[in-house]
Amino acid sequence: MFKKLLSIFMVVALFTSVLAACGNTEDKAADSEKKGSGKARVIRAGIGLNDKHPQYLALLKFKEIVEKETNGSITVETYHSSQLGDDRAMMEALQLGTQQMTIPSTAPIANFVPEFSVYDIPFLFPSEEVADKVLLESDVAKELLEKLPAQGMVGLAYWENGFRDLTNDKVAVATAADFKNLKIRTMENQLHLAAFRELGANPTPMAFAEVFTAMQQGTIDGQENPVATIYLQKFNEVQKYLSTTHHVYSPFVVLLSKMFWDDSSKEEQDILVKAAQEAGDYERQLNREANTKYLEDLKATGMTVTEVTPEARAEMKTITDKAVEPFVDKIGKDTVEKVKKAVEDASK
Ligand code: KDG
Repeated sequence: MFKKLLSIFMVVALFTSVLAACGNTEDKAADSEKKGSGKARVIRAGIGLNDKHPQYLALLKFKEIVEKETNGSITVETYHSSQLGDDRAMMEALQLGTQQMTIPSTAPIANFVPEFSVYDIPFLFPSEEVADKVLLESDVAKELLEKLPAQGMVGLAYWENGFRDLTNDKVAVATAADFKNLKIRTMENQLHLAAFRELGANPTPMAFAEVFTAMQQGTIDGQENPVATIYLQKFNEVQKYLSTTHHVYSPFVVLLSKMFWDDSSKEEQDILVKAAQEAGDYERQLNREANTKYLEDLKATGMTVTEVTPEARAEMKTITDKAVEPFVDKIGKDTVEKVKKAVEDASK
């Protein structure tokens, strides 16, 4: 009798443990279902800069974190050098859901959310430290990101393109007067164009991928970008002169398609934001090291580097301030005032 009871007990215990195991499997499946509908979803991430730039290295860091933290329920495919198109095309693809991520400068974003042009105000940020405090800590910087979902995009984090410097093939630019008649490519942004016109240059908007060839063929005299971009995109091969104008500090924004965001669980959304922020800290560190190192390397390649004096920069600011006034209403007076106050507070 005892043996019979023992065997019944063992069968019941075995059955219970099998049920529990199934239950766990079902929990896992449900969890994965909750996370990302069971099958791995793919983020196709495209940028304009090449695979040597800190922006791409940080995108690889983002990929590593997301794939690890989501246990592969989200995977990231990375495309550099405008393989998926220029900034405008890639942002439109995010709106359509045919691409899931891109990381443009804020300047082209202003064509979708005009308020982002506040970051195009020349000489707005006096240093990287102040830029970090405003972009990473101020309410107004967050408020600007919150305007993106209405355009079908979610801003996960600010990264750094950096202080933009002028290159050209005609003259060593040391003061505002030296800009006269220079054919300068700018990003596709009305405030950038207006600022260079005010300085006496002859600016033309152009997608980033076309810039090298345009300089090589002489259809433009120059362009303006941070040193890391100038070096890593080999602009020094077709440009004689670099001037450390530092005329605009360009943030990047990590943009995610809102369609992908809405299909993600809360847990995945938190992972995506945290990964973008962590990769952003890494990108700023790499970018600053690169901007310092590559300035020396550009000198070593024979580029004539003109260190623009604070006095010359102040004169350039006085001139470009006149270009800003007509844009204040378009950006929003409130946004301009809030950002300027944040810069002032961060500079104390
Ligand atoms: O996709 C590259 C652009 O967003 C930007 O990073 C490069 O600053 C740039 C420019 O001049 O277009």
